[in-house]
Amino acid sequence: MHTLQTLVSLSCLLGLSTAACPYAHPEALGKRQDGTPNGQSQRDGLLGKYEISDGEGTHMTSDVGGPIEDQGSLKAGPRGSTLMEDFIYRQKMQHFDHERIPERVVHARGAGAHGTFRSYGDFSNITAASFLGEAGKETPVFVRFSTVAGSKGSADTARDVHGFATRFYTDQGNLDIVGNNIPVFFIQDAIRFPDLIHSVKPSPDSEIPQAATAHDSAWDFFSSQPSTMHTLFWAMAGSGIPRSYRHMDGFGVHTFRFVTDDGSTKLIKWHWRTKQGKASLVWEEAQAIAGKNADFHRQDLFEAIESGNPPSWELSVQVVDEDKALAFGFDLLDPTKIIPEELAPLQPLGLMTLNANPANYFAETEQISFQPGHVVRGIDFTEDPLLQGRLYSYLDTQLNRHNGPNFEQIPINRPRVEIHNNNRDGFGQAYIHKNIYQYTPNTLNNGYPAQANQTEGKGFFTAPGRGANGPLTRALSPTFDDHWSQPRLFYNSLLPVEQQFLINAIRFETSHLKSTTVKQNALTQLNRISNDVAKRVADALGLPAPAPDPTFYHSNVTAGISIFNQTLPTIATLRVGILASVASPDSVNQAQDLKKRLGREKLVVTVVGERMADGVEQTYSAADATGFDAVVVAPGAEKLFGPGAAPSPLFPAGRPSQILLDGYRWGKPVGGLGSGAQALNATGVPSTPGVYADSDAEKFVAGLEEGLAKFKFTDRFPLDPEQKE
Ligand code: HDE
Repeated sequence: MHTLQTLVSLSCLLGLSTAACPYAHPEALGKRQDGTPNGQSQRDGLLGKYEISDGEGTHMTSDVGGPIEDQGSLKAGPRGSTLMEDFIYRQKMQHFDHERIPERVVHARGAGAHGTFRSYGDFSNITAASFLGEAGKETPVFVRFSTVAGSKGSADTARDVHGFATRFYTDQGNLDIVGNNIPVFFIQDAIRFPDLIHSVKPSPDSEIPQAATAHDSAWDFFSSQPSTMHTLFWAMAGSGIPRSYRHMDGFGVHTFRFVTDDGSTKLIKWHWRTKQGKASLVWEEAQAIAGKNADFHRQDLFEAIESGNPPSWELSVQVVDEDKALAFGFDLLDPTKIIPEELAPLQPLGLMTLNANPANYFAETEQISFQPGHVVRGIDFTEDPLLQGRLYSYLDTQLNRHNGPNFEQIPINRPRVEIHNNNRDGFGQAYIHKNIYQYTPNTLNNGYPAQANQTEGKGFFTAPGRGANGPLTRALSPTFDDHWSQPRLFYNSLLPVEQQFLINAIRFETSHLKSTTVKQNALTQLNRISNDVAKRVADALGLPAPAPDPTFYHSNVTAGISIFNQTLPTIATLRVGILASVASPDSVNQAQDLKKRLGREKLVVTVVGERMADGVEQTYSAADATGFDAVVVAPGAEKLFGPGAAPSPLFPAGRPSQILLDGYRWGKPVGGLGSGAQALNATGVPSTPGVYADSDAEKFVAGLEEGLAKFKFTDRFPLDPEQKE
C-alpha cells in the first residue's frame, strides 16, 4: 500500500499523472486563514497537483519513500563514531547542504502572489494575443515585486527602483512583462548593465553598503553616464520609497510591438495602474522601517491578501503608429524616455487582481524564472538595444540559478498548455517523453509535432514588417543623445514639496560621497537639468553654485508624475494605532469602540497598551509609528504623554509620546479622541491639517478617514527659502 502511494505521489510530483493526486488535500489548504477562497482555489488548480500535504496521519519517509526515524544518527554504540552506512543521515544532511540556489544577481529581494487577469474586451484589432481576445476572459498570473540592489535578506524599504514582474499563464503559452515601478531605465545599451550594477552594489573590499546608492562608486557611474539621470530622478522621488508594493504602478519600460493576425503592427508601452492609489513613505520613515521591520513590504502584501483585500491593477497600453517612432522629439527605442500621456493616452485593456499567496516561498516566488523573451503570438520586440540585450541575459541567468536547462518544467514555470518539441534530457528532466522520433522533419511520427506558424496552429510569428540592415557599429543612435530634457520634465511635474524631497534625497546621497571629483561631476549633470537643483545641492555640500547651463532648460509639465497630489481611492487595509492605557479604567474599552467604528472601512486597527490585557493587542514596548498610517490617542491614555508622564519599566522612556510625534513628523494623520486630545498639547503636536481632536467619536472617525485618504500632510515638511510654491 505504501509503495503504491509513493508511486502515485512521485508521478504527481512530476506532473505525469492526470489522476487526482493525494497531495492536494483540500482540507489541508482549508486550514489557511486566507479568506479568499476563489483565488486560492485557482492557485490550487494550477499548482495543487504538485503539493505535498502537511503530512497529518503519515509517518516520515526517506526521499525514496521508506518510513524512517531521523532524530539520531547511526553510531557504533551511544558514544561511538557515526557509521558510513547511515544513509538516513547522509540524505538529510546532503539535502540541507544544497538547499540554497544562487540569489538573483539583481532583484534578489522580493515577494510574489498569484492572481487573475480579466480582459475588458476583444482587442484583436490591435493584437492577436489570445488573453486579450474576449471581454471577461480570465488568465492566471503570478507577480513578483522586488528591489534591485539589495541582497535576498536586505530591507524592503531601501530607496531603490522596484521590480514589477508579471507572468501570464495564457492559453497560448507564458507571457512575461518583466517591468519596474519606474517607466524608464538608467542605461540605453545592455552591454553597460554589468557596469551599472557593479557601481551600485556594495564595495568589493568591505561589502558595504548594503542596498544603497549613497556611495562614491554609484554616483561616479551616474555622473559619468548621464543617461542615468532620468531614472535617478524618479528613484530619488516618491517611487524610490513606496508605501507598499500595492501602492505603486508598473511599467514595461521598453517599447514593444503589438501584432495583429494579419501582421500589421503598432508600437506600444505597457502600464500597470494601481487601483489602491499611489502612495509613498517619507525618507526618515523608510529608514526607521528598515531597522524595525525589514519585511515591511512583503508582510503588507501577504496580509492584504490573507485578509481578503486582494490588490488590483489596471493594464493599459500607449499605442503609437510605427512611423511615429521619432515623431515626438525623442526615440521610442530609447528606454530612458517616457511618452508623455498628452502625446499618447493610456488605453485600458484589463484588470489584474492578486488574490492568493504562495504556499511555499521557495517553490513559487524564489523559483519563478521571468524572461522578457517569454512572449506570445501577437506581441513582438523592438530594436531597443536594452531590450535586445535582456533577451539573452534572463535565459542565461536561469541556467546559473537552476543548474541546467529544465527550469521551465518547475511547477511555477510550467505553462498551462501541453509542451511538444524535441528538447530532451539534461539535469533534472521531469518529463517522460514518449515520442521516440525526437527530430524534425520526420515521417515515422507522421511529421508530428507539426510546425505551427501564423496560419497553422496559431503559432508565434515575428512581425512580418520587421527588417534590419545597416553598417555594423557599437555606437548608439544620435536620437538617444538628450539625457536632460526628460528629467527636467519630471522635476517640473512634481509638487513643490516633492521637489524639495527630491533635492533632500540627492543631498542625503551626495553628502555620503568622499570624492570631490564625483560631487563636482554630479553637480555638472544636475545643472544641465536645473540650475536651481544644482545650486541647492551644492549649498548643502558646501561647494560653489555652478552658473546656469541652460541648453535643456524648459518649463513643460506632464501628467501622472506626482504621487502626493492624489487622494487614495480606498483606505481599506491602511493601519491605525490606537494608543490606550490599561491604568485608566475605560481607556481600552473606548479604544475598542473606536476600533469597531474604524473597522467599517476595513482599516487594520491595533490597540496599544502598557501591557497585554483584555482588549490590548500590542504593548508600547513593541509598538512604534512605523507600524501605523495614522496614530490616535484614546481617552484616558493622555497621562502617558509629554515630559510630565511617569516613566514605566514596561516600555522605553517616552515611547507613547515618540509614537505620536513620529507619526506627526512623518506626515501621518494623528489625533486624540475626547480627553486623549490632551496628549497632542502635552507632546507639542500643533493643531494643523491632519491633526484631529474631537469628543464626538463619529466626527473624529470621519476626519481621520479623510486624513487617511489624503495619506500624507506635506505642509509639515519645511521648504528651502528658494523653493517655489
Ligand atoms: Fe533585469 N534582470 N536586467 N531589468 N529585471 C534580472 O534576471 C538585466 C532591466 C527586472 O522578479 C535578472 O531572473 C539586464 C530593465 C526585474 O524574478 C537578470 C538588463 C527592467 C527583474 C537581469 C536589465 C528590468 C529582473 C536577475 C539591461 C525593467 C526581477 C535575475 C539590459 C523593464 C524578476 C533574473 C523577478 C531580473 C538582467 C534591465 C526588470 C540578471 C542585462 C530595463 C523586475 O537576468
